[in-house]
Amino acid sequence: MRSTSAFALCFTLLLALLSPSTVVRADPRQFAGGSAEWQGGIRVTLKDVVLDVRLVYADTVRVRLAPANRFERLDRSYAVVAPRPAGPAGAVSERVEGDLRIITLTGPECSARVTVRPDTSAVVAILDAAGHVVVEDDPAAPPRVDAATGAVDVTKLHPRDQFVYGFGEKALPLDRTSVEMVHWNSDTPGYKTGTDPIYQTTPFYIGLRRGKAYGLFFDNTYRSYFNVAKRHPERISFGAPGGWLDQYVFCGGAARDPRQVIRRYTELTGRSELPPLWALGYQQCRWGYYPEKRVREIAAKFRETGIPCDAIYLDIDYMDGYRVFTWDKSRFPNPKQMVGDLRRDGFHTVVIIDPGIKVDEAYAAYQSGKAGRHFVTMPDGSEFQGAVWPGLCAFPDFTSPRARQWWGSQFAELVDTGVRGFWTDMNEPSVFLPPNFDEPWSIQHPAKTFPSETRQDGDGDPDSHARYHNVYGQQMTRATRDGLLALAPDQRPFILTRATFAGGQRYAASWTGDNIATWEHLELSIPMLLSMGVSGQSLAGADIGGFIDSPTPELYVRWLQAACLTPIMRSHTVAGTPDQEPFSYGPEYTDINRATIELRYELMPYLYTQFALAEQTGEPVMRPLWLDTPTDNRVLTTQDEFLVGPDLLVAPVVRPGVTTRRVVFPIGADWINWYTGELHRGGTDADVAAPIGRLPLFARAGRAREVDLR
Ligand code: MIG
Repeated sequence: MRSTSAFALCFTLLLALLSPSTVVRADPRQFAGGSAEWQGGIRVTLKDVVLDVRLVYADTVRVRLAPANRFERLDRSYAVVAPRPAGPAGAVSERVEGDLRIITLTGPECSARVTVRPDTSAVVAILDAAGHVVVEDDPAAPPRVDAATGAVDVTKLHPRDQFVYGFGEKALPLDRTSVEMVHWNSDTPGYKTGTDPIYQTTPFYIGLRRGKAYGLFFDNTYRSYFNVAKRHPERISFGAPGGWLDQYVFCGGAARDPRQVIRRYTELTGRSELPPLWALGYQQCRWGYYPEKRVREIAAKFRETGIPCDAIYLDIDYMDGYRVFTWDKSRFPNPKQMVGDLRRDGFHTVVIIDPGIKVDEAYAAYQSGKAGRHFVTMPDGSEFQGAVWPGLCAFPDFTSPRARQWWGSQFAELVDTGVRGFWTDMNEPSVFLPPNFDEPWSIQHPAKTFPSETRQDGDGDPDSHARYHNVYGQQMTRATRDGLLALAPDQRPFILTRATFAGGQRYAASWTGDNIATWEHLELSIPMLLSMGVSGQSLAGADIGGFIDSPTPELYVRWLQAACLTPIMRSHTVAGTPDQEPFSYGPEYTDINRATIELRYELMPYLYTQFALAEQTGEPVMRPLWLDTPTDNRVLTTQDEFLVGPDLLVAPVVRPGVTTRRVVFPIGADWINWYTGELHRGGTDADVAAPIGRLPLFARAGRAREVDLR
């Protein structure tokens, strides 16, 4: 506990000058079972933990609960951008009400009210500029942390008419109420609606009630849980087995606007950069494009059929025995020649990169990784090894700055070969179960990743994998991006990752992993991508046509249409399936698919502009209807339509055998049918023609919205 210092005194004087009407005290206040002090924020000592409440922005409050000597550790966030925002100083006042001490921190656009109770527990309420409660702790269940283990549990009140969105990539409906979820990045091939967790972790949600929003970010990398009104219809509980409590509440400015919530969340955790133009084009992938002749055939077929395409992917088969940073020279004798030829023909080559480094003393990456001690270790300091595609592998510790540097330098040859796009897979991290594994199989078996006790550097805060598991993929993309920028500083790299963590949008785009070629999965892809968008992970796509199994021609056509205006437009399928390119389904479907892809290219100037704006604001390009019209009750759970930027409304067909569909037109604008010119009034619904060749699309009538770049 800090006593009154010259600094605090100066600060107090300054604050007193700035807000002359506020009572400001600098001396620690003693009370039964604790004490409180404030320096532009509130710090209350309660037995063995300290509650710290301060402003991050005018409309954003950070609340921490941890032992005093742990606050520094909490500041080492993998989600929050460096340097941390300083935040405005709030004005603090205190009053006593019976046996309660009520301390209030008032900021420009929100305030926080801490109520300390005689049992030395404390609850926090966040209030908006008008003094209305934004979100508050359950008075019956004050936040708890275990000072020793860092385990934390929090319960918020949840009004029954509140909708909850966000949490990034989850295979769940758009409205995340009535679910319990955990965050533990998992390789979950063939996941279904309700499978949880899957590949990514974003412990951030947006609450929306009667048109007013707030956001809450739980900055914790452990295996956290969120119970959203499932156990109790009027509570949201969350917590983790470690990491203490570090929590941000975003009030959305004075207007409580959900867009402002996202702007602030992405100001704190970073924004997706404008991708290279080519990465916004159509991308063609499959597991099995080899040898070189086959790749050239695919490229030629695109040009022959006149279907636009900017990228061709190589899956794991391009490597020599799955050794990353190598080529199988029997399949690809001259990669530089091939990549260069493809480039001249308008294609970028994107290659897959897995984290596992084959244990092979004759393999350069293993030799240098081992010599530099860049791999994850067992508690006794020996190298952790696990089996993935190449056989037994060692795994880079991406939470070590030295290892990241080393990893980044491994890309030199690929960059020299002309490769500018990288597809980072298996980075949950994923490990194969041993061949004679006799426990019942489950999609998220704990043995499918590193043992929890393996050790990682944590950027100088060494700890177990249990703490750093969820940032493994995120830090892999960081290392990859930094390496690429060092090797080719004048080019924006394109990285597509399967696993990531909150803040990972700064480093890479992502895709939704191993989906299935079914109509249900097509339908599910929309709420998934929308949720990622409102959670900052906006540069995302789902495998078009489905990864596992094969789509019917109709399903492929509809999927291509539905994905036509999603951020990343990429077809992909697993090894051994029939051809799954836009020209694989006969001349009639080829014509339809060409028109679909041409539509994206026709709209590219608009799309590119929207991604450039998104880089400034963090607002997603692919957006749920409620984001712009949160007071339109008809659209709060709409998850089969979306907006692209503010001015295009997309209503894809996600059901088989259908040639019309119902479209809900949000309030606030009229909408013009892209094909017929018919005008639909905002606030109405209509059955709209959707013949097999057509993606229902509508443009906002009238002047383009002025863009406010705060
Ligand atoms: O164990 O590289 O999600 O897109 O084609 C499977 C092969 C490994 C999983 C990825 C998928 C990719 C596949 N990979």
